Amino acid sequence: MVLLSESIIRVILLLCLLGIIALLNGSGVEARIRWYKWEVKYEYRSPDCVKKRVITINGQTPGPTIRAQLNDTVIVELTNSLLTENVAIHWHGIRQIGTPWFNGTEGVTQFPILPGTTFRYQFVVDRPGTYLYHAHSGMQREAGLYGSINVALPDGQSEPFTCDYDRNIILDDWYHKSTYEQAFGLSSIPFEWVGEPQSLLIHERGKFNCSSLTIPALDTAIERHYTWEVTYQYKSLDCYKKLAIAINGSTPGPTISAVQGDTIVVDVINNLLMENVAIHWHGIRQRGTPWSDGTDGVTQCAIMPGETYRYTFVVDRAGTYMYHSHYGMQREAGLYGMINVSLPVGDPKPFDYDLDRGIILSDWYHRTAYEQSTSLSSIPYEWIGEPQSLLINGRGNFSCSGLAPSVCNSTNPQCSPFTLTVISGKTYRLRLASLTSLSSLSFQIEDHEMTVVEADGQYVEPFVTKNLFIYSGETYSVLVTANQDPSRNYWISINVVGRKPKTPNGLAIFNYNPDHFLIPPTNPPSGPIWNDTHLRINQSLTIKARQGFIVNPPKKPDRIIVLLNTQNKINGYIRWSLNNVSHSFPTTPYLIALKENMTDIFDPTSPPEDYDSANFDIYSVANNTNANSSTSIYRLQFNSTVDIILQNANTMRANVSETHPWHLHGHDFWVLGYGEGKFNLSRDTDKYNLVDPIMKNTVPLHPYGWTALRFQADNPGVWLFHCHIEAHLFLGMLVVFESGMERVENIPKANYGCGKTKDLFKP
Ligand SMILES: [Cu+2]
Repeated sequence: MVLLSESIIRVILLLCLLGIIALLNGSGVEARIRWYKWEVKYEYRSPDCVKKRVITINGQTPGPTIRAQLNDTVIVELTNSLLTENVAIHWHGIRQIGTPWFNGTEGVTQFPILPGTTFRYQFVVDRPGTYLYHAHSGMQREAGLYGSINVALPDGQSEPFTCDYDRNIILDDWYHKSTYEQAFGLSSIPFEWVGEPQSLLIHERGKFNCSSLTIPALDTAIERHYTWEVTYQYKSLDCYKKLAIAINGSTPGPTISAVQGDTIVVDVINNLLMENVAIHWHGIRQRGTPWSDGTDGVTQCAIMPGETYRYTFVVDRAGTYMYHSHYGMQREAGLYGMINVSLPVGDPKPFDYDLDRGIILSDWYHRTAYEQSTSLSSIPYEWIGEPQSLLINGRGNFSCSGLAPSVCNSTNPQCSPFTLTVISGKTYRLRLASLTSLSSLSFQIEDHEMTVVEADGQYVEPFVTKNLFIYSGETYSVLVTANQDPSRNYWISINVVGRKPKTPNGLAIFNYNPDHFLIPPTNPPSGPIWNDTHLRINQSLTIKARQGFIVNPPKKPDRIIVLLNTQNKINGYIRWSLNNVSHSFPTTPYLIALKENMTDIFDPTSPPEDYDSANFDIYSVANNTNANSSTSIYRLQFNSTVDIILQNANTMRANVSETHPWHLHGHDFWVLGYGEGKFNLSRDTDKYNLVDPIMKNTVPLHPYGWTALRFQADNPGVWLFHCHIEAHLFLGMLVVFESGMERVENIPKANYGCGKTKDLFKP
């Protein structure tokens, strides 16, 4: 108060003085008083696109420009609404002749203005020119508290230069860390330099590359709710217009980003109009929630058109997973996406990276899933052929030549290549997920090496490679450092392996230019040759559990199931079989049938545990290609250890053996070994890796080879084990495991309603 009354006296004296000066000058121009009321407070702003708390004056940053004429008196009544922070404003370049107490420097000319109080600055602008004002308390200026002071000549007087207009441009640099964090780092031991600013601002506008920001992980487990509307939409993912399935309009669907321990709740609204749906959460073990596994016919009745179904499950382990349709061949229509689970904040990661990106790999057919499933289940059998395109994050490029633009338009932005924009010098964790319908792929980035660190949610003993083979249903994390010449871009390329390719490579761009993208100046890498099986077996053998993260498998199995993979005929229809049994689903889901003790749903006999290995030649077309179909399932003793030997063989065409990626629901298995030729139980078990086997949920069975797995039947429920090739699964290439059903309780009633479960609700 003392200060204010003094100020008033001073202003009166000053006005008198100014009047006298004006009279003496005889100019007749009156100096005026410019009176401002400013409220200073924090507000969220995004001056360079990144949201940050900034200091505003009357809601503006930079603050309002003070426009005055020579010898005007400027009065600023400043109210500090910063809540918990003092403020002082310096009038930079104003000489404060006669008013040194208004220079606005905390600790030199004044006490700072306390929160909730108002202070009046008052000074004369006694020289024309361009000046500034800004905070002068701590490092507060960096929070954006500044502005311009323009002092013009009095009316009638002119500058010694001419101009039509008068504009202000404030130049600034910008940090994302708060002034508090900066000040703390500077005054700490060890000293922590504030580093270089993130952006340069021109009049409070800049542009930070937001794609380099990771979504901050939360440090406590939470529930994450999603509402997904599933619809058909016309999409041109590879430039060719096709009905695709979208989730909330997107194909592929949205990524679920969560933290280990979170509960995921997804309300799926089926708006497909004429088609059921079920969504499987691939790699999520569903411990305690077997009814949320999302497999039509096994764990639930499919969601009917117009209905909403809620999936609830816990993501109990950090890693890279995915989701996809598990109804008919519906996955091919694009109903899939990624699930990225990160470690809780503070948990040490076993590898370092700067930024985290997801890449979904898939193949794409122009014919619908209906046409494909019809042709596969017809006599004569009609193979679906090779996919038309390979997609990287839902983008491919089909050659439209000869097609009407309404059908295929290569300039459609939907099919412009996926661009992974990188910052030179940074290391990226690329989370790769293969959701191909058919194709085994090789993934590579031109001139960049990759370090493989994760597979199917398990840490891999790191190894460096130029290309990564990835099979449908697998996920990997690779670390890639953007360490090549940043003046150009590089190809990301995928190509088909394991089948004679008729599909062009899928291409995307590894982009070093944040503002625009340039097509790389080189030809895309063609990738490894498709039929070198040894390269692929070598990679399979290289993938081991990371030291320090090894989970030791039980030394011996309680049960060994050998599964011979063959292509067969049943009543003239082509099928795929295990030990000559091709699976067919009952109309009532197994989980419910077993829970409700329904005895007439499926064949109660156990499927065969072996084949006639002594007399079967895996290298030639079988003498008798006929098989049986069955609804029977393997019942496993709860907590028992089960070995699965997958044995490959010749198909019904001479000299052809295909790659089958096998996926187990509800569990991870130890990968004990891979071999070529026929598995020999007395000899090949010696080759098992019991020291550091990787655990996975999906594993390739290589042509004419075998793959040995071990798992513990420790998750009560009913679980599919199947080839992840959509057409093979559709043609019966699956088995079903049950264990611990007596421990399954409270299956949601929403899972009921089909087959004989209807009867349970009759009044
Ligand atoms: Cu297969």
